[in-house]
Amino acid sequence: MKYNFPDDFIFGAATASYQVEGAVNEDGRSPSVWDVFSHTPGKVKNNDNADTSCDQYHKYKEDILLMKDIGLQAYRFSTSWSRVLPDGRGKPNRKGLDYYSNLVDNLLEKGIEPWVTLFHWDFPQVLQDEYNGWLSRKSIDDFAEYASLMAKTLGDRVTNWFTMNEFDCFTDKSSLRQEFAPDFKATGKEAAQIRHNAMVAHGKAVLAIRASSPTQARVGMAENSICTIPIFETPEHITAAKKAFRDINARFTTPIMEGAYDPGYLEYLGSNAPDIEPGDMKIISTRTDFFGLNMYTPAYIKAGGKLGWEEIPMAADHPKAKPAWLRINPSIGYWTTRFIKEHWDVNEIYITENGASFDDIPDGNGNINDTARIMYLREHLRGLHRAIEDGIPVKGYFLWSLLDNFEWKDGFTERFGIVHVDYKTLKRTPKLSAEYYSQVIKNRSVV
Ligand code: GBH
Repeated sequence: MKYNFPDDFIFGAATASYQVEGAVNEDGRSPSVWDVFSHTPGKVKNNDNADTSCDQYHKYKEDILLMKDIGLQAYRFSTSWSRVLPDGRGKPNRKGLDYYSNLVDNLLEKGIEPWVTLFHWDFPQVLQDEYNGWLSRKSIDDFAEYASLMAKTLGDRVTNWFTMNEFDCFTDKSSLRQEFAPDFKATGKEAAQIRHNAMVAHGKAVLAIRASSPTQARVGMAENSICTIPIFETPEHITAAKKAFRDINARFTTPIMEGAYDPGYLEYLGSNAPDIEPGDMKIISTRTDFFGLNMYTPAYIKAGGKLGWEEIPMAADHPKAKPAWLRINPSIGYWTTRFIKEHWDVNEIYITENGASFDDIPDGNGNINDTARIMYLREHLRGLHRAIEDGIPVKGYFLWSLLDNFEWKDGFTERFGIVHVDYKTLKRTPKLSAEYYSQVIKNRSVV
């Protein structure tokens, strides 16, 4: 059986500015919170930092040729706020804007559509120092100004935009769990305010992009909603997993999609609930053009309990990729997109990230036969195809990642690329999975 993807389905790949660009001190860029964090001893494995990383800032043309060879239809990359606005606001840095402008032009020249993410965690350190980042409502206007600048600069050539990438990773994971930048410890109340302000900033940016783009822009977010799946495929467990999807994602996805915090969530927050200004919830829930889902790990749900669902802890030997957190179940592509459609009736869903890190040990000839990644890709695409067959509007897939790159607090110890990067020589070598993906794109199907 051949599982054909619709003609308008987009096959792409994704990266993020701090993870791939390097050139952190060049052409007027100022530090982001991740520069400061990675340079703080003990924060990142092996004290790695992304000062050079893949050096895409200088090698973007080479990377675009690679994308072309693979046959990518679209490239999702993020722009660095402190590269284009070194003071965080105010005077734009022409050289920074030129970089993204050239990147976009070169992509279009090769027939690859640019999909731009505005914020993939690299908040300008200067604003972090000035007002504690997202904790202050000043961040909302500054982010909207940045969004508007980017839409004015690139909007003649870029149609599709993402505001934020994965709220949890620059809010709670930093402020409550001290695992990601910035190095800032929040109280429960402050953490709720940080989440709230970030969502208001998202909504304002949606409006700012639409208002500032010279052509009609399409905007969404790229959110790592937790992927619930029913433990058994019977109606009671499916209903439970569907409800769990909404409840578990109550911090971000639910208020953004519904314009209100869930009463159960507010009850849980109690006196830690955020201060909400009039109009905030309307801005937060500004209707987006599509739902962007970063999709990695499953959460198994069964019916029962007070809420109508309970999470089943995963078996210790449940299949996983290299990182301990990256448990695998390719049916997330089916269940999560189905629940998104059923809860919020969205018209378009894009998988904004999906991929895995494995050991990737080269054979005697230097080839990387990453069969596990090929299995991972194939089966997740099959999961998505199953959703499409069911009438769920999954419109595209951005593989994470084009290149091995700086994996945040794991530094260079995790490799998610379909293209291997030698960090000493910066040489790019496509892995077998790049050839596999290339075949999938050419045939527009998995079998
Ligand atoms: C995505 O996050 C990111 O958008 C991307 O930048 C990143 O490179 C990619 O995943 C691969 O990780 O170490 O136990 O604390 C995916 C969601 C959330 C997964 C944080 C890793 C850390 C787990 N990520 N999580 S742990």
